[in-house]
This record gives sequence, C-alpha cells and structure tokens, in this order.
Amino acid sequence: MSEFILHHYPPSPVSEKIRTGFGLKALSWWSVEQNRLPDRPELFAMTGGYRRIPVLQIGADIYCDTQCIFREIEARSPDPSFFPNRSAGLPFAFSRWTDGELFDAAFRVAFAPVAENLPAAFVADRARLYIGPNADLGKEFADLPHTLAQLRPQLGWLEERLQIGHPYLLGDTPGMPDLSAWFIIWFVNERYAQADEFFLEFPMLNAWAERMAAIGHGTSMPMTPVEALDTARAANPATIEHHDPLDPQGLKPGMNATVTPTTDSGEIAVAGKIRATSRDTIALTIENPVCGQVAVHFPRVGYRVSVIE
Ligand SMILES: N[C@@H](CCC(=O)N[C@@H](CS)C(=O)NCC(=O)O)C(=O)O
Repeated sequence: MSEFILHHYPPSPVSEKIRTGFGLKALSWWSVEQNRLPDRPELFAMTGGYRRIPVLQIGADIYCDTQCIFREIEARSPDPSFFPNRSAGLPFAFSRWTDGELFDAAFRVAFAPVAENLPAAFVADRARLYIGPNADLGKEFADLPHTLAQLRPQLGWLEERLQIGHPYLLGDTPGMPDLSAWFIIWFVNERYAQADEFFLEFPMLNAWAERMAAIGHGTSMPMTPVEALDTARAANPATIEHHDPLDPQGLKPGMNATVTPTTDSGEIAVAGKIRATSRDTIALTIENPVCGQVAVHFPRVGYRVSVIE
C-alpha cells in the first residue's frame, strides 16, 4: 500500500510537477482532491494554515512546497532518480528560475486574458497571491505583448538545450529539471488560447512536451480529506529531533517559531515548535485535537523562520 498522499487539485500546475514525478518513478499514490479556493479545513489543521498546493503527506509528516516534496520522494524511492547524470544540487537551482521568473510570465499569460470570465473571488485571490497587493489584471492584459516577450526567450533557452539532440534536459532520462519546466508548458498549453500558435517556433520543445505527457502520473487512488486527516491522527511523525550546529539563525529543537514565505503574497505565518533543522529544511511540530501531533516540513530557501520569544 502506498505511503504517499498528495493533496492537490487537477488544474493546479505546480501539482503537475509532482504528479508527473510519480509517473517518472512509476509510483502509486493517494490522491486527495482539495478545493481550489482556500477552503481546506482538514488540510489546514495538518499544515498550520500553509496556503499552497500541493502538499505531500506521509502518515503524520507533512511536506510543504515542491522543494521538500521532491526531496522526500527521492529519499524514499531513489530509483529512477530525479537527479540523473550526477546532476544533484543543480536541479534545485534550476527550479528557482522556473518557479520564479518563468512562472511569473506564464501566470500572467495564462491568467490575464481569461480573468474577466472567471469567478471574481478566484481572480482576486490568485492576483493577490501571485502579483501582489496592487494587482491590476486589466493592466496585465494590456501588457500582454510585453509579457509574451518575456516568456518567449525563456522558452527559447529550453528549445536551444533540446536542439543538442538529447530527449530530455539532462540527457537520455527525464529528471527534476524536466518536471520543473514541464509544469510551465502544461500550464500555458492548458490555459492560453493562442498556445498552439505561440509554441509553433519551438518544435523541439513541443516534441519534448509530448514525451513528458506520455510519462503519465503513475497510479493514483482516491482518498478524501477526512480519510487523510484520520491517517495523520492515527500516526506519529517519523521525523526525529535534529539540531544543526551550523544553523546561521541558531535555531534549536524546542524553540517556538513561525515560517512564512518571503514573497509579498499575503500568506499567513505557520506557527509551531522547531523539531528538526538542516541546511535545506525545517520541520515544525504542530499539535491540535483535530490532527494530533504532526511534523510539518518547509524548505529554507524562500521561507523566513522567526523565533517567537
Ligand atoms: N513554491 C510552491 C508554489 C506552490 C503554488 O503556488 N501552488 C499554487 C497552485 S498551482 C497555489 O497554491 N495556489 C493557491 C492555492 O491553490 O490555494 C511550491 O513549489 O510548492
């Protein structure tokens, strides 16, 4: 029986990275479909309110952000690797580009032209999250030619890489960089009405996208949010206390702390007790009557940890 429980929703592009990651490793997983708006009481009880999707749950260990999710899936199921061709480390640096400047342009291209036809609450929510407190989607729509001019050369970089002649970005086998680029192409293709025309100049990228789509999602089995919560309550976190003596902030297990994304996205701070720290991750212990005790894992890059005195 699979230990992987993925909280996601089908149109979520960032979740598509992980779904295809399960496909790459031919894994089976439990699929918990969450609401597209932040009405996710069972999940929020387990994450302390972390706002984003996807979230990976393994018993009473909860992994937030795809940085942590990739790391954990790789640790538990290393073969075939997300890091082929001895590429360890570099894919995380690569994903800072795809999650940052590349996603930023893709979001505007996918969202601005259709925003008028979407429910107002959904548009307001996503505009605040991805563009900021002064988001103006009318302006974004008017600025679409500029945004396309930002997106186009970045896709050109991928096209140039694929022109070398290997089927995937790192060579003959797909890895995390392919997944990190794939979710962008998937997102633009799904949402941007002129995508076919826009992608015409990228034949290698189109052929690669067909290979990526063919990887599939592994084998998923449905699970309800309540069943996932019951699974967490019935388990104990597997993460043991760990102190990193080189931690630049002097973080130690037992300290009370909050974790907040460093972007200006209006997201809440998740509060808990530090359980384990490393160069790359932090785990907070969160305890409440709804989910019992859980360990919630976050990346360090892109998140601020603040100690509560
Ligand atoms: N840095 C995060 C980004 C995740 C993200 O932005 N996900 C989108 C869905 S594709 C999201 O959470 N949107 C708001 C929501 O679904 O509530 C990660 O890598 O997991």
